[in-house]
Amino acid sequence: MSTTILGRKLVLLAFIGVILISTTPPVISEDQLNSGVVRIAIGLNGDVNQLLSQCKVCKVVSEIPEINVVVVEAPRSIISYLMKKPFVRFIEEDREVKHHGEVQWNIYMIYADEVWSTYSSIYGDAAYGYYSTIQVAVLDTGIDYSHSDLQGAVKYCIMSLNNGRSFYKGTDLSKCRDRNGHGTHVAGIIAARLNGYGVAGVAPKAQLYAVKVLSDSGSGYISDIAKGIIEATKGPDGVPGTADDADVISMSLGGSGSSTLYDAVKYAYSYGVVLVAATGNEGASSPSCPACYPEVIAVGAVDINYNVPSWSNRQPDVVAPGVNIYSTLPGGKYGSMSGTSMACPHVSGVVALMQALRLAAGKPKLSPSTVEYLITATAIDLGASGYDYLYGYGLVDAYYAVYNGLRV
Ligand SMILES: [Ca+2]
Ligand SMILES: [Ca+2]
Ligand SMILES: [Ca+2]
Repeated sequence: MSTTILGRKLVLLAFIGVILISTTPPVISEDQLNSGVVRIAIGLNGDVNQLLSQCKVCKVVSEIPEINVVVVEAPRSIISYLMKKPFVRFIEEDREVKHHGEVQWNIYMIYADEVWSTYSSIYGDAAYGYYSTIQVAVLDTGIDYSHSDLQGAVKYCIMSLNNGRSFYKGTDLSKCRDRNGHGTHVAGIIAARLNGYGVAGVAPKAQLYAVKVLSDSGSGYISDIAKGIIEATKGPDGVPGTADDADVISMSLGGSGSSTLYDAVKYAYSYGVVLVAATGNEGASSPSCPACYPEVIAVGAVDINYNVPSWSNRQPDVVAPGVNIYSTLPGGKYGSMSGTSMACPHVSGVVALMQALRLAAGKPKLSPSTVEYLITATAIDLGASGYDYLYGYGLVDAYYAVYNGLRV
């Protein structure tokens, strides 16, 4: 049975409904979770009074009458409401661009930069996803660890290909070289360095484990992916449940369900590893696997205008930017790619920020169920009110996930 990079070829999908994990909700009130105010630019069909009559909480910051655009400040929850109004042509973020060109729209859209600016003065590098014992395992086609925008990010290599016939683990990173491009692009979305050029990832100081379970052509065996999950859980010391274990496993891959794959997922979960996966690009009514499993955070895609593309599989847990995402490519290059494969690493990066900041604040790591609860409860609600088929719980919000993660 082969599993492919999402979007490369159509894979057989298991139609397993998403079962929500029952969690013990931390004590956070709805008011706290939804207290964020956003600054948005709204393109109008009608005049501004029509907007203000239907949005009493909208505070006008500026107007550009020539192009019928108004900038307002309003609670985050208003985006979903306004998107459905006929007098609204478009809604987009109006953000201060500090690192011109390097920090792309997708990073601003999930407020990762707000985590950096809010917490770096208190917790230093943890605000950028670095803590000595926090690592993100990227299960993919490998990573171009020599890319200057991923300098020092990759700490360890696990390679399992051809049903384990080709297996390596250790610090010879060349064994995990990416000759495809997919894995390097995903790695850049998580951890490209904030160094003044190229791009910046969600957690631009995070440490990565390259776990090469997909061949250069982008496909891999279920058994290799299972092995990759287990070895990433154990980490370099070969023992699960120790400080060098991967804390997040990011899987921009999918296929049909498998008992082997699910057992590996449950193994990682039992050791406190947070699992994140792409829902798939078949336009299917439910996520492919491993995103199909309740222990895994299933991530679908949205574009820059908060719309879900037709190909993003339905019933995600949350959505993240996944259309025309600019990131690192092998050979020091950069380029844009689309897919739920690009959405998934945004959430993986957010989890790295949450856990690194927990430890920096002297608190224990959050359990996988609490992480999933916080990511879903703090997501920006889009589409139909509350959980819905297209957006799941909504757009991941790095700032509010971290903020509430430090309070539980
Ligand atoms: Ca950079
Ligand atoms: Ca270990
Ligand atoms: Ca919704």
